[in-house]
Amino acid sequence: MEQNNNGKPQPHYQGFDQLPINGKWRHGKGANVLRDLNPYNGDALVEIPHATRDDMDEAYRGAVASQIGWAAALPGERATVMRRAAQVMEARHEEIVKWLIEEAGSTRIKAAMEWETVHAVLLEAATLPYLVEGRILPSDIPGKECRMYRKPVGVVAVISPWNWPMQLSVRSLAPALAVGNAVVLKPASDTPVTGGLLLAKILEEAGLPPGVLSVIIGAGSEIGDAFVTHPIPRVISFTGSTPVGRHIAKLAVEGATLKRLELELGGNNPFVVLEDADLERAVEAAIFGKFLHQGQICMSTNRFIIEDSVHDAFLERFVDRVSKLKVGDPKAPDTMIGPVINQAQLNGLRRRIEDAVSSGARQVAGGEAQGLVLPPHVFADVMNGMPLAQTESFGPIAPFIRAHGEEEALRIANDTELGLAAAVFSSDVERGLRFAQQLETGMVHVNDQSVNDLPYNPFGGEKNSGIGRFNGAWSIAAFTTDQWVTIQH
Ligand code: TAP
Repeated sequence: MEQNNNGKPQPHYQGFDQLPINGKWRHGKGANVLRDLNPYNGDALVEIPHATRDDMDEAYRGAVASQIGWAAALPGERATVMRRAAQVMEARHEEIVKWLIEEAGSTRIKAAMEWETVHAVLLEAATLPYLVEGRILPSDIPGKECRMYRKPVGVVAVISPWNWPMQLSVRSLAPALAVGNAVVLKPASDTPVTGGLLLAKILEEAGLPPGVLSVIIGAGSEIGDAFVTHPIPRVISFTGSTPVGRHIAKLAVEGATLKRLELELGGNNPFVVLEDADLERAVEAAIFGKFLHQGQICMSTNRFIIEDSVHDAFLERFVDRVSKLKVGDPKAPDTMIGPVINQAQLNGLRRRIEDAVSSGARQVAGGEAQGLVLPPHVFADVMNGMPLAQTESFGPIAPFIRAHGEEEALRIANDTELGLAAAVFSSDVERGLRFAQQLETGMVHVNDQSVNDLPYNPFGGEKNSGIGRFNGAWSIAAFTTDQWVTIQH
């Protein structure tokens, strides 16, 4: 942050009540105003007039107009913008972390991690313009030369959630931009700044040409359908819940123009401890994978499936660690559990807790919420059919399921409609690996937590957790299209 005349730190970026639409920052023309609140103390951070459908239309038209020049820019020019954006992130580190804490309810630990992941995505994006390759293809016809050109799709629509807002927006828009597309972004209404406006400021400062990135703020329930069915975007990149993802998928094929879809949806991620696991190590990973960001991460562990012979020892150690976690003010450096994002989320978690108790689960840790801060809850004797085991909690609730043998652990782990991430612990790496390969999830981590994401590695889910993969080569495929061109000599 910069200093004012009194030597006090003051933010570099201002004007978050305005939206970047077609190259200009201005107010949305909607009648409704979004009040952006700090979930820990309820402070109003900024009031943002909603965008209208006309605003959205202008954003999409501006994207079409500006994309042509942006796609024609040299790979090195697009790479430079991405690299500079990473440098801007470095220069504004403190300000960005502050926004992530205040707007998203991130603990300082999570905010620092999110800054790192956004920075890494931008650096990865700076390499992508050089990795967009075409091909010369075989031909059986004399004199016919076959080529495949890889081109940007044109305009990409990005819709992102509130939980890891900056990262989940940038993970779509940075690669999409890097390979020559324009983007119109709709961040979640709980995180309009970290999910959208702050990124737009950073990319503008890094030299992104006007109009190539527009941001639309408004309620998904009001403008979401029009945003998805608008004739201009060719790809819809959506990260969020499975029900909304399904809804968007229907719209994307039923509207006037067919859209390609990238869907990153919910998870019901198992953490499996086999009888030969290093329990000390497993407990540390379990605590982090369950409670980072209050459990509000798509990859958060949702179910602990523990082999019978080590179940009680693991549970005892886990509960002991839980009792030592710092809960409360997300700004404090060692807080592990801060506020959940809003009252509706807290109400949903309370209902899950009541339901778990009434369906016979044994509560071994818990407590009353203070404001939106819900202390960690641990339930033992959870049966696989209970809602706590079958559906995503997205909060600091840890259900324990006892498994009688490895085979049963595998069956329970796969007994869900979701298939995003998983973790398995065994001291025998080959055994862990065999188990991992039988899991119906897009990502599995042997002897590590379920929360993992690395540039150039495929990120995504199976089953109802989504369609498509992110990062590196997979992001290039997601945001480009292949054109077959033949020349008859
Ligand atoms: P959602 O309620 O699905 O919201 C996600 C985004 O969709 C928000 O921007 C929301 O806007 C928008 N939206 C809502 N209705 C829409 C509609 N009809 N058309 C278009 N957009 C619409 O999810 P959430 O509560 O923010 O996030 C939590 C969920 O996301 C969890 O299930 C979690 O697992 C999942 N998630 C998945 C991943 C990955 S990578 N797989 C990562 C993070 C989160 P408003 O905010 O304005 O309603």
